[in-house]
Amino acid sequence: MSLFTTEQLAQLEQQAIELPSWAFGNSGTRFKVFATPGTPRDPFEKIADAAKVHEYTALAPTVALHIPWDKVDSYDELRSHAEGLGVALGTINSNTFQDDDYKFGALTHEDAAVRRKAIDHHLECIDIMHATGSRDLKIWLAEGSNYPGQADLRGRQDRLHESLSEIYARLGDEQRLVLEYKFFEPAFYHTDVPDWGTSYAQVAALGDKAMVCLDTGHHAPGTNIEFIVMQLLRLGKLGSFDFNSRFYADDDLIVGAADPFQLFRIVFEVIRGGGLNNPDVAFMLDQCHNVEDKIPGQIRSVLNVQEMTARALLVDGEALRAAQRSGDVLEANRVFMDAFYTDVRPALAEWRESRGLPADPMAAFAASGHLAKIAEERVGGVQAGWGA
Ligand code: LRH
Ligand code: MN
Ligand code: MN
Repeated sequence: MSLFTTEQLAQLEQQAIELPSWAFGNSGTRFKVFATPGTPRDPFEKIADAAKVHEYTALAPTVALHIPWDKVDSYDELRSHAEGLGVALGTINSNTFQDDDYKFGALTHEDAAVRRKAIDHHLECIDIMHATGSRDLKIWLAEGSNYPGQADLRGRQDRLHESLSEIYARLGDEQRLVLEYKFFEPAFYHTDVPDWGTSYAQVAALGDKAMVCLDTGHHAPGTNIEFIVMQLLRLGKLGSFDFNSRFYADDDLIVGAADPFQLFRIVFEVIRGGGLNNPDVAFMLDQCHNVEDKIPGQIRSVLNVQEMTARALLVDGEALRAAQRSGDVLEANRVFMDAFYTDVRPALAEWRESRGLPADPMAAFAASGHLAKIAEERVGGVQAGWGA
């Protein structure tokens, strides 16, 4: 236990990571979706699965919904279901990417009738947020063009501002809008919100309740993501993270799997910028589990974030600043790397046990037989997937 100070343990104890409901549905590539036995058949079962992750880790008290994937008749009922299982409903994600009308855009579309439909969808999401008790409306737009000359880039940016302004005006006092950027896909030539600068420019024009969402998988290879984290925190505009990891494009793999060091560097800047356990910065996962089991996939993910947070908290800030100030490059790097290379797993296991949690949540969940139980119970019906 001596590895961490009381203050560091208090930080770790407060950590909260929001799970995406869609991580529990079947997902895949455009080549094949492999179905997993026991996959949830509706939003109620997705929330039950998310609650299991929280039960084993105490790290995931909220679940994000995606509308219309998680559309239900009664959001009051969904909310009490979640609360009964010890979790709360979190961010509401809008979806304007699976409707024929949006082929050439939604909030940016040339046709006012299509824009109206897309804006109304967001207003409906805000109504849902009132019922679910959610604070954040997360907007990711699949809008853009494939060929130079296809679209009026400037006009689309202006229409985006107009549409977002109408959505923003409907937010309640305690609600926020977070605008997610992504550099390409599904559009391959231009994307209307491709980078943090565009997202920042759009949300800054709206007001204080609009922030940027940074999805770690949405950058060109080689991008220094922690620098963006630093800058957005510095500007007071980092509203949320979508954590995942990638080798090639928007792979949506388990956070910390592809590049644990990058996750460490990101969390270090979060801590440095006052973003850790700061209610203004939501830590969310945005992942898919195409070939691995979903509940343990999510348990592994939140543990990865916890482990890298623990390591980043171990950076000796005073020694680092002293080395930076004196221009001691190698010493500064040593201090930084010492923390990264510290194996925090035994200390975290011991600490978990001291709080009545399983020392090894992955092993405890596997031993519980829960996956076999849900595989048996959840036969029949249509399994929910990414998009259902
Ligand atoms: C887009 C994205 C966005 C969507 C989610 C399913 O690539 O990251 O956050 O809502 O995937
Ligand atoms: Mn995302
Ligand atoms: Mn994505």
